[in-house]
Amino acid sequence: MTLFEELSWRGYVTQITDNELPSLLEKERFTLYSGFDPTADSFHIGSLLPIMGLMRFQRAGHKPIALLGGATGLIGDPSFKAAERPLLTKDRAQANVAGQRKQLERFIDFTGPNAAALVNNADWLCSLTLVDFLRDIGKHFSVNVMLAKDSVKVRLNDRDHGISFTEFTYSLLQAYDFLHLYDTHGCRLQIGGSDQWGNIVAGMDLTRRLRDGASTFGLTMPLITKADGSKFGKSETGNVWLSAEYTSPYKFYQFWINQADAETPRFLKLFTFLGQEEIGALECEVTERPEKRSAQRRLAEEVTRMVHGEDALRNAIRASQALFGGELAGLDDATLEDVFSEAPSSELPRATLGAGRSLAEVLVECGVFASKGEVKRLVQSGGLYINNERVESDAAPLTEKALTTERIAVVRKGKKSYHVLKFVTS
Ligand code: 383
Repeated sequence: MTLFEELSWRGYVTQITDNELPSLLEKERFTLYSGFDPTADSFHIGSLLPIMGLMRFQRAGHKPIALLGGATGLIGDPSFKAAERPLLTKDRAQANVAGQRKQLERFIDFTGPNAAALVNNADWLCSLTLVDFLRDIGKHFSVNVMLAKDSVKVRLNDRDHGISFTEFTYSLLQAYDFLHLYDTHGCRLQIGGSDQWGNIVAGMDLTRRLRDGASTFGLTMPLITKADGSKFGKSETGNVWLSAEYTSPYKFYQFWINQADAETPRFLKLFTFLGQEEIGALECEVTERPEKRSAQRRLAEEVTRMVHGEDALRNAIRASQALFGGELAGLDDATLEDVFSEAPSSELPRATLGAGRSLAEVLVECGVFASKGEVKRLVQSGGLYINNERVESDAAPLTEKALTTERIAVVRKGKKSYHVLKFVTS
């Protein structure tokens, strides 16, 4: 398969600006770029597609540039946005650029013969001067054409959510970036989500006008939506972030493993580097043995490994098994709290441990059971577990040994009913 055939098969291509592009990609080495505005200090999985797009081009021998919008982030891209956005402070934008830069470094290879580059458009846009910009760049943009773009249509038709001059000029800045990267890096291709079509074409037009008819290209990727119409990339608790601080590797893994059968083959193509054969086999599994969820498991493994690394993946798998009676030893406080975040919990003074109190007493005291008799009966029938290990005696005194982490013991009644005990020092 050629690179373009592979991208098409994977579902990476919405539109290209020129039908020559697929064959040129086989004949020539392209420098290409994709841009990201620093609206937060971490990416979420919406940005994963263009990031992986850059990786795929790089693996095929082309040279990617990741552009961080240190300047454009101060303006705000209005494309297909229903309302004007509040301005980011300059400090915030700078801090966000630093956070995103660190993440990009994990995905894209900055060494080797087709080493990637990482640039920040603040480095050239912030020093432009207004009158020169209006004369040299603005003169090549027709307001009539800009007003006709789909990407700003909602904002023009709605007086209550109009568009400021600030946001309206956004596409000139992105266009100037393409020109600048053409000049400084020989960059001839820009990729982005389908919402970026207008901005990409604006940059191609500007480069053609100012650089003697130079041809540049654009490729847009789909904006991912779910089959049921709900937004992709949101879990019950909000956005799915690439930062482990915002979305724990366990939650991240869960997001992927919970995908519906109908979505999974498509997501395997988009979000993993697995080949056609392997994805084909997993696709068969989905239809023939859906109850095994092997395709979802593979998807979750591949994406979690890519984003968080092997150790975090192993921890996430173990954490996921904890809810199904798996061993808890080795998981830490934060992971356990995360895994059992939906189970009821009680806080107890640390001094409770080793004070000679029996397990039954303590469990009654914090309301997990109504009476000691109830605890005794459950223990006798073999249905009480601490840290997923069967409790043999309800009368034995509770000691530090009950803890599976620094401060947590997990009580399980029967198959699936959990209660978390947190022993705190005040
Ligand atoms: C800035 C300067 C450039 C080229 C691009 C940009 C950013 C671009 C933008 N992109 C979105 C963003 O940053 O706003 N104007 O939030 C999103 N991207 C990618 C992809 C996407 C787009 O980061 O479709 C989704 O993730 O292109 O909405 O010179």
